[in-house]
Amino acid sequence: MISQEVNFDGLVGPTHNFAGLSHGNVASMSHGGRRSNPREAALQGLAKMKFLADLGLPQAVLPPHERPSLSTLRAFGFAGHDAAVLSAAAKSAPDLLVACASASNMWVANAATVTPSRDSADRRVHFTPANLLSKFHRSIEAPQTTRTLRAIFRDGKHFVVHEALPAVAALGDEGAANHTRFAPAHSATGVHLFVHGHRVFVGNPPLIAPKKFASRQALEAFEAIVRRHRLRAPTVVHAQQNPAAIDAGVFHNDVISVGNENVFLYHERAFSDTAATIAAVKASYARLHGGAEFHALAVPAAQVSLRDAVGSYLFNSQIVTLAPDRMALIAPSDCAENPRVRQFVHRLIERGTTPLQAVHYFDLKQSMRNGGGPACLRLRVVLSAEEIAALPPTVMLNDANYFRLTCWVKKHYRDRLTQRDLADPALLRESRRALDELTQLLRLGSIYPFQLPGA
Ligand code: SUG
Repeated sequence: MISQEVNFDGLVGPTHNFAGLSHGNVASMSHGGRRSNPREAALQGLAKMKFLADLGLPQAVLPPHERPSLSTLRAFGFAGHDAAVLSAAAKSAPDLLVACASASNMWVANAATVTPSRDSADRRVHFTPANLLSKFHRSIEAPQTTRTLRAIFRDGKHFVVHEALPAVAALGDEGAANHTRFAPAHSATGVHLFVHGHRVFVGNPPLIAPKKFASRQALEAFEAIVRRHRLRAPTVVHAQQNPAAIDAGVFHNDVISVGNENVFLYHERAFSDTAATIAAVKASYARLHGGAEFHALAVPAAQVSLRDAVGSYLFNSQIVTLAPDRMALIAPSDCAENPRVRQFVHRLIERGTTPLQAVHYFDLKQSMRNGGGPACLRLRVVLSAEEIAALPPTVMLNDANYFRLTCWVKKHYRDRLTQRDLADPALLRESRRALDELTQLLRLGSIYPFQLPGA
C-alpha cells in the first residue's frame, strides 16, 4: 500500500490581527498592537500551498473558524443581537473580545495530532483535535476543529476523529506541533516522537520546569493519545523539551526540530536530554526497520544559537519528499535574512550527504509576526490512495481551486485591520459571508455556528 503525505494548510481567516496574546511566543509578544493585513496573510499562505502543489505534492486546505466567536462571547453572558454583543463586549471586556477574534486557528499544526492507518491496530487514520488549553484564545478552537475534521474525514471506514482531550491541566495538548513521525518512506510503519514540556502526575525524578514561560504540552496528554490511536508501544518515544529552550521562546517543539521520513534536523539544545532522545528514536527505528539509514542532523548552538533559531524559525521549515532520497526545505524568508542561518542552510544543502537537496524561501511575514512559520500553517496527514479517494475532492488544491481561493480572498478580505476594527459588526458580517461562500466552494456543508442554529 503506497501512502503519501498530504499537507492540509490552514487558510488564514479574515480577522487576522496582531494582539500579543501568546506569552512565551516571542514574535506574538513583540508585534502586539500593530496593524495587520489579513488579505496579504491569506495570499502568502496560498502562495506557499500553490508552490508545493506545483512540486507535485498533494496539498489540501482547511477552512478558518468563525471570528469573532459570538458563541464564546454569549457564554460569557453577553446577550442580545450580534451587534449588541460586540459593542457590550468591546466596552466592558475588550481583552475578551480581542481573544475571541483571533485568527489563531490558521496554525493547523496545532489543530490535532494525527497518526496514519498503517500505524494503528485498527488500520484507521486517527485524529485527536488539540484542546489548546494553555492559551484562552486558542482553547476555543477545538469544537470547530472537530466539526471541520469530521466534515472532511467523514468516512468512518478509514477515519476516526476523536473528541479533544478533556480541558484539564493534566491533558494540556497542542497537537501535531509536538509530534514527529519517522519512517524510511511515508508508507512504512512509523516511529512516533512525542515531545512534552511537563507532566502533572509528578513522577520520579520530577521534571525541571522552565523559569520564565510556561510549558504547554503535558506528557499525560500524549500518553492518552497513544492509547486512543492504538499505537504500538515499541514505536513510541516520549521526550521532554529543554526548559531553557522554552524560556528562549520555544513554545512548541516544531520551533526547534523538524523531521521527515528518515531525516531529523534538530537543535542540540532542543530536548532536556538530547543525546538520550536521539538514541531512543534511533533504537526504535532500528527495531522496526533494521539497518535502514537514519539521518540525525544536530545543529550546534555554536552555528545557530537558540536566539537565531527562534528569530529565524529555521526549524519551523517544512521538509518535503520530492522523490526517494530527495527532499527540500521550505523555509521562511527570515532564514535567508539571517546571515548565520542562511550560511548554515546552504552548507547543509551543499553537503550532499543527506537527502536535503534544495531550499525554497517563502515570505510568510504576516503569519511569522504572530509566531507562525511554514510548518505551523500545515497539518500533515499520511494517506493511502484509497483514503485520499474518500475525501471531498474540493479540499485538494489544484490550479482551478487556487484561482478560486485567491479570488475569494481578494473579494472578501480587508487589507488592514487594527484591534478597534474587531468590534465592527460589519467585519463579522463580511467574515460570515466569506465563510458561507467558502463552505460552498469546498462543498463542506454547514459547519459554522452561524450556519447551524443551536450549535
Ligand atoms: O499558539 N500565535 C500562535 C502561533 C502558533 C504557532 N504554531 C506552531 N508552532 N505550530 C500560538 O502562540 C498569536 C496570536 C496573537 O498574538 O495575536 C498566536 O496565537
